[in-house]
Amino acid sequence: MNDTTPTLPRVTDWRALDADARAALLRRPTARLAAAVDTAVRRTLAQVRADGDGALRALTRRYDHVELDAIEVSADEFARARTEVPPDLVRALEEAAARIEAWHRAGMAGEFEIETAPGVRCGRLLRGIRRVGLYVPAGSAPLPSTALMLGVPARLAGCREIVACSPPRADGRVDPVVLTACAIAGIQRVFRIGGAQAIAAMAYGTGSVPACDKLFGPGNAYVTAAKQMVAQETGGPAIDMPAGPSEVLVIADAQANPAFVAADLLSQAEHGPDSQTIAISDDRALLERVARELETQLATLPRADIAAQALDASLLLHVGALDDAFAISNDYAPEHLILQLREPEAWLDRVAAAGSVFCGDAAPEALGDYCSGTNHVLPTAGTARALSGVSVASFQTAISVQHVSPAGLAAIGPCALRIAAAEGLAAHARAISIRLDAENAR
Ligand code: HSO
Ligand code: ZN
Repeated sequence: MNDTTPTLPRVTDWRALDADARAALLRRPTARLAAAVDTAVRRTLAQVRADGDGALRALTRRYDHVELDAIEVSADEFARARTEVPPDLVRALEEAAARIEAWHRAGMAGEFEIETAPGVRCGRLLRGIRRVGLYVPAGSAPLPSTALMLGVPARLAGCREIVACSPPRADGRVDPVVLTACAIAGIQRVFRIGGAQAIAAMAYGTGSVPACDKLFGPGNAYVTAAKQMVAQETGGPAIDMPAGPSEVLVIADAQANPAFVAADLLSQAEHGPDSQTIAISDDRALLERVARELETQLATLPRADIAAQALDASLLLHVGALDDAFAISNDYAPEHLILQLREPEAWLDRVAAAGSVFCGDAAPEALGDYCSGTNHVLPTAGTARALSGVSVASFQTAISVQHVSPAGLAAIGPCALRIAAAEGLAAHARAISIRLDAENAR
């Protein structure tokens, strides 16, 4: 072992820290490669915009070392993929999709109409965004669950065209489990492209890939940078949210099971070296046991390398009271918040900012990642202070609509006229008075 070997976290006494030290401890690491990533992504975007499919082939050759034949996955390949997935896995994906559908359906917004004055009816229409583009990562681990988390709400929203991009494997095919999950979720077309070039393709459109109105999904630093850049371009697509490295914060009391706490931290840590993992407790002995458990469990993980790097930045915070744990959590606004407390529901009122909350010792984040029903595409990097996870509403627009009768015009016209006069907008006033006059002349 050399001196760059990551170290396992030790317990930190929160009360012993001043405000600056506390803030420094909870600060998310800023993307180190930012400048290099930016330059590469800008070049990729320009190349795809200029050369379309030709650029996709060249970039896939360079980054994935794959000679792309057809960019789009054929119906045959979809069908073949399904036969290659073990039947019990197909059933698990279908079971997960059903619960994801049930939860998302229950949370759907409705259309409505009310009378705001006699003769004035105002309502709201909902429309699925016409073309949505989903990114399904498949770098170090293909994530079929992400295809379900994006495809199911897109279908419920009524999106007319649902397309996805996922990087090809070394043999040029998209992971068959990802394809099967896409089919179960209702994703109609899949393209074998990854990275920033996938985002560029769905933003600008190429010969093969349609230009989309909104792009969704997690991805590496390149994908995330590309999403942010295309969204800023005039006429560019909207995006779901800036999805940074994954995070979990566990609040545990003295009776919590240290092995469960450690397992939850490790499940997040194995996502990537930059995953953020924090445990907070009012019981120092519990945290000491969590530290030992981390070491024991880490040794048995196939992705121990990655997890160990993430644990290097992990925090075990000892606080004076659980109230302080909630104060820290609300400031930090974690993507996932796990409450390993005796009466977790009694504490829910204290939660002011978090992407998704897991209540009790039996509720690991991993259940929400796959199949409890909630969405796993959630706000990271503190954006949970103001943003929510992906839902059906993320795939819809709300259109307001008003119906006005002559009586309605007479009822509210004077109100509008008074405000138009105050704003000095005479044409606004005339658009109303011209109608009132016509009515009066009848
Ligand atoms: N924990 C990830 C989602 C995921 N986990 C997918 C496993 N597969 C989001 O933070
Ligand atoms: Zn996960």
